[in-house]
Amino acid sequence: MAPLLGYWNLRGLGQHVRLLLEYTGQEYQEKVYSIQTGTEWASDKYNLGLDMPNLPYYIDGDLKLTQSSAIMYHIGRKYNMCGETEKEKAHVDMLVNQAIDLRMKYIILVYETYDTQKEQYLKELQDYLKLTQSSAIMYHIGRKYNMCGETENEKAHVDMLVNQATDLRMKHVILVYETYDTQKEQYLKELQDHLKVFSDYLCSKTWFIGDKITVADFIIYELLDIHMKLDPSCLSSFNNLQQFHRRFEELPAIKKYMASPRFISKPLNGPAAKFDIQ
Ligand SMILES: N[C@@H](CCC(=O)N[C@@H](CS)C(=O)NCC(=O)O)C(=O)O
Repeated sequence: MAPLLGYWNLRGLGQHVRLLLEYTGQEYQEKVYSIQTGTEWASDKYNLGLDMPNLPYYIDGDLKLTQSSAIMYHIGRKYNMCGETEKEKAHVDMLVNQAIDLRMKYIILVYETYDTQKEQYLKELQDYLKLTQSSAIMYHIGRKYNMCGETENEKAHVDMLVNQATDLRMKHVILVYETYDTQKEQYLKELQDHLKVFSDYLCSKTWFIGDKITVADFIIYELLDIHMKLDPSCLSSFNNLQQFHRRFEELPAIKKYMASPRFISKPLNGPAAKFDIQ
């Protein structure tokens, strides 16, 4: 059966997936949800067997993916469109993440600050050319040490986890730099739902993908740790995440690094943040 792409009846994060599918000639079916009613998605959301229920989703046989970048890479790998050499792959990652950053700023502009910030946004847009990107660096190192998943299924799941973690980190950034004074309680309440997704996914596995550690575990460990600093009891309902956190810190190389003077334990954030540890 042809893969199924599900998304709203608008462009949003579904559009680049649609364009890639059309370009590659990959046969696919589309499930278009009405954002005006939202009812059909509400009834499908938790009934499609998605590990991290969201839109867009892409169901390709037994692979059920969300996170638009994970979907792009999955299709891209199939058609050899993620770069050929390691240098090309790293640059594809960097560009994709650069574009995601800019899209996030664009979303904040069009949904929140359009009336007051449009001119400033258009000015900063001109400078948006710094070529770094932490995920690209993680994947580059990860590929070198075979830590990005072995099978296509594992690779796609690593991508999905990394992007799921990036979504939560983005919410965390907005909290600590912007809304901390008024939204902390609400954030901590919603955090439980986000953590449950990771906890259910991890289940009783050692690492998120299975027995072998991948780059996703590093990103998720750090994300959990900064949330434990924000709310020391946030993992109390998630025994497996607590064990994961401990297991990671017990890795001999990590333990050694954390005990060394090279380890930076604080501050967590930049000087403009409204929250940090003493
Ligand atoms: N980082 C995710 C973001 C996904 C997302 O925010 N999806 C929005 C539409 S663009 C949505 O409405 N999701 C459905 C839901 O949250 O139930 C991705 O790249 O796929």
